[in-house]
Amino acid sequence: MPDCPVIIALDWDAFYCSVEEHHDPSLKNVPFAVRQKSIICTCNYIAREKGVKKLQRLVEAIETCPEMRIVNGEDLSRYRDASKELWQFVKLIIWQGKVERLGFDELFLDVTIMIDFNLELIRHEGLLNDLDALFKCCRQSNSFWFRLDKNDKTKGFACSLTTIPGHFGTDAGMPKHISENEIRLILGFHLCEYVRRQIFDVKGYTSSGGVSTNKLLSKMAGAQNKPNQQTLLFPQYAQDFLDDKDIARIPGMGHSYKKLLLHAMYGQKQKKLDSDDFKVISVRSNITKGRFIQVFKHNNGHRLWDLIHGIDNSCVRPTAEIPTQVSIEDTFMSLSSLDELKPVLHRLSESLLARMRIDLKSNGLWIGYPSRIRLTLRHRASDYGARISKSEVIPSTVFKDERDVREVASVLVERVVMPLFKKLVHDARSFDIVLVNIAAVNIESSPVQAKDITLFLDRQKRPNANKILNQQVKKSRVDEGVSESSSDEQNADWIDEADEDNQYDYDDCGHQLCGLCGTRMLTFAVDAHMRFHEANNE
Ligand code: TTP
Ligand code: MG
Repeated sequence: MPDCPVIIALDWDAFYCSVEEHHDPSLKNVPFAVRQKSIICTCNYIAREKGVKKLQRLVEAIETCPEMRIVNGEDLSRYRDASKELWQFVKLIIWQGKVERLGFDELFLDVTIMIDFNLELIRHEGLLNDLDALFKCCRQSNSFWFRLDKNDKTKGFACSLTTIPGHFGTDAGMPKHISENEIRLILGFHLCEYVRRQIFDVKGYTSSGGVSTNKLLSKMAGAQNKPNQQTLLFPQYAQDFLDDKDIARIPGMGHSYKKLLLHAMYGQKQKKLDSDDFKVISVRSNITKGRFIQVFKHNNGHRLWDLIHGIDNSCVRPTAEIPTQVSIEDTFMSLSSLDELKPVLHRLSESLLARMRIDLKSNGLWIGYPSRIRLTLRHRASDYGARISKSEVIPSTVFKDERDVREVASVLVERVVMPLFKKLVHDARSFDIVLVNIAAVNIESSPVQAKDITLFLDRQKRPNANKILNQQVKKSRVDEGVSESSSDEQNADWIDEADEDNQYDYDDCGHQLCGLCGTRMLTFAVDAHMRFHEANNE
């Protein structure tokens, strides 16, 4: 059997609440919730014990627990900063920084090379010669020093190879026959515990962890026991583990795909279904692979079919220090006049600039330099989800920190955003816009790009700059024109969510609108939010 990858998934417990507790320690040990508009986006575990639920309406939550304190969580800066700090802390422990961020509160760690190295050490100690015998020996005698540094023997932690510091994913517990792959996962489980303990000891955050052989299984294992616990899932039990889960819990499936699938499987009989019919096992036994794939378009069918069988070949893609783009988006019932539109463009530009100063600066210095500003619109009349975009070179004034954000925003709107709008909407007297997104794109780590932009803006004086500009224009054509997008498509490939986050796409308050109830939320939270609707329907 080939060596298996070892993947750790971490999810911070009641994340926004933990961040708020750090800010205001008086919140510790009392029930409290974080509010965004009229919903509770999360609540601490004390409030959960009293019956309050994540994504509950504020009014209902207060009825459930009148003594509960409420904190406004509409400014996401604190959560974003804490999330970045925790990610950077974990990256210092994990070799080659193989840590991927999914949203604000989840991480995937590919620890395979750390495990390989340590397994070799175990081999040298002769402990792998008779694994079954090893497990029959006295536990204390199997103490092993897990090395966290190849060059420094003193950096590491002690663990017992036959001890499981947490839960098993299924009732089957330990496999009967122990091979090197089981030892690899046990080592990974010890490392998971070490990382979680470090995060708690140094940063004061608790988390839930999952360990298995791919991202899907680790993530789902991690969700099995919360808060402040961890779960180990051996791949031979993965199908049993998944079969018992509601199909909508498979990342990327979500509420709308589940509906599609159930319709294809049971047609009009759906009303008589019970919760067993929604389980993965039921889907696997009641629909053929061909029919399943037919239900989903855009190749998602193949991927989802693999996922419900525990197969996930996607790699842990270390999240870049600098996002590939920063964008701000908002949706509207209708924007149909310039009087309505202009304040929106100003507000979004201002938010974008503020966001850029957080995400693209470190220790007061710019670390990311976008070279273009892109405007994206969706017309009411367009097909569902169709967006149109155009981009233009960014004005150098954007990088002048001494200038007030409002002032810079006005320059941006006047010089770039309004002209882009006029290019996109040919008749400025007649339009009906339902979505506006302004993005800083083509972000590079080198300030060379920014110099090029300055050259461009002064190109009358410095004609050589046109050559550089032409190269930039060719490159940026890629992000121009019509791009198709719908919430289902965004949901379809859950791994792509990490990219979305890496692009730091936010609406004005960091929210996206739920099509069912109109609640605003972060893009990465849509899936969990849909599960909330799901739970209420059942
Ligand atoms: P979650 O990980 O779903 O929730 P949580 O960390 O608060 O709680 P748990 O212990 O169950 O993991 O989401 C992470 C954060 O994202 C959460 O603290 C608040 C925010 N969020 C929203 O803003 N809107 C949403 O719809 C959801 C589900 C979460
Ligand atoms: Mg969480």
